Amino acid sequence: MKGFTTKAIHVGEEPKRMQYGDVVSPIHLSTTFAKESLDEVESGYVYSRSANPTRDNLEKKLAALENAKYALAFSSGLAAETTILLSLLKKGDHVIAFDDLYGGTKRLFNRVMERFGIGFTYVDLRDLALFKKSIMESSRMVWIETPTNPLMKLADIKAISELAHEHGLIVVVDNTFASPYFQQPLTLGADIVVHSVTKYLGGHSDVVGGAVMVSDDELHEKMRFHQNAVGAILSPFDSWLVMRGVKTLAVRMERHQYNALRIAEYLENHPLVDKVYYPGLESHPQHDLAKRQMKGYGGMLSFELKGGLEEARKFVEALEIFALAESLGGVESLIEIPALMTHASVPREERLKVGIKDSLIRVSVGIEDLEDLIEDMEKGFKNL
Ligand code: P1T
Repeated sequence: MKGFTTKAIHVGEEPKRMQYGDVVSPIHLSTTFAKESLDEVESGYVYSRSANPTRDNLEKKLAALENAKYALAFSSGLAAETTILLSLLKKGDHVIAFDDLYGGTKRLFNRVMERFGIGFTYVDLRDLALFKKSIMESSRMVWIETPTNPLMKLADIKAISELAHEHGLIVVVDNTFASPYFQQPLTLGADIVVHSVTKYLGGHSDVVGGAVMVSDDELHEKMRFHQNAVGAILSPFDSWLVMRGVKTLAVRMERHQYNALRIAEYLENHPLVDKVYYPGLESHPQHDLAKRQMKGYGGMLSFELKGGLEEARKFVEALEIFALAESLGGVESLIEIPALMTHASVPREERLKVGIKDSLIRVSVGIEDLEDLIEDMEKGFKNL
């Protein structure tokens, strides 16, 4: 087995297999594939929703990065999540989910899946005893984000997987924030990994996509069937863009983390900042767990200014390099206020219960020059 970056660059790109020896695999746009005779209509590629050579190449690459046997690529992270839920659960089943999740994931659970009779309980999964207490007769799955969006809480993937498996639960980890470069949940015992490919895997804010990685044959079979039967697939062009993005994942993640750690330290020492959430800081209450289960801490952080929403607004609106925008994981730095943007679909009462204050600011630290990013933040502080 080769190293992470060698796999990221070479898997799915096989010049010897190409007609002209291309070192970059081409984009197969064809929606359908002609056969020599009726004897062959069921063999090889048939129709691009079911399977497409470019998407296949991407799926091979993505599987390799998570040390998974299989990967499936979808048209968005939420489409990938939908496939996991619809293909593996049925009416009456119950899911235990981390109480801090991307707002759109909670919206999918509460406003779509609940209509089909799937129940959700939100639990602070930092606490194993609480997790154990929340397991019911009908529980089938535990849904983890770690680090969480936006509060950077961590769940112990190994400990939760062991307990979950004793009760026959499927363990799903949304690994979007860490990326497979810094964390590989399947090797820690999880059953399924899901990604918003839109973020670090794509890496350049130009593709909306999702992926599921899995090694179990039966789980894979069920989700592969749904990928075709429901049809929320990633297009060949988007698949190719993600293949291109993934090749530089390792170097991007190193730089995201270099900048993020220094910005987290800068913010932590700033007199106008109340609290910084970044797992790489010694002050993070789960820093030891981060060191144990992650190879690095990533490029996402959030913080609270002294004051309230008005101060947060003044801060983010004064910045010039950090774009005021949702999403994350691209080379460019982004900043946002979860209560007004990414988590606006979560009721305020629920947000406050998990710790998302109105004044919380979330930062996706890009790979620009650190000095420029800090100088930009100075502008925010000067505007207060
Ligand atoms: O946007 P989409 O590709 O459908 O992915 C959804 C999703 C899933 N999981 C996590 C952890 C996410 O952060 C997201 C999308 N998040 C944002 C758009 C955001 O700004 O947080």
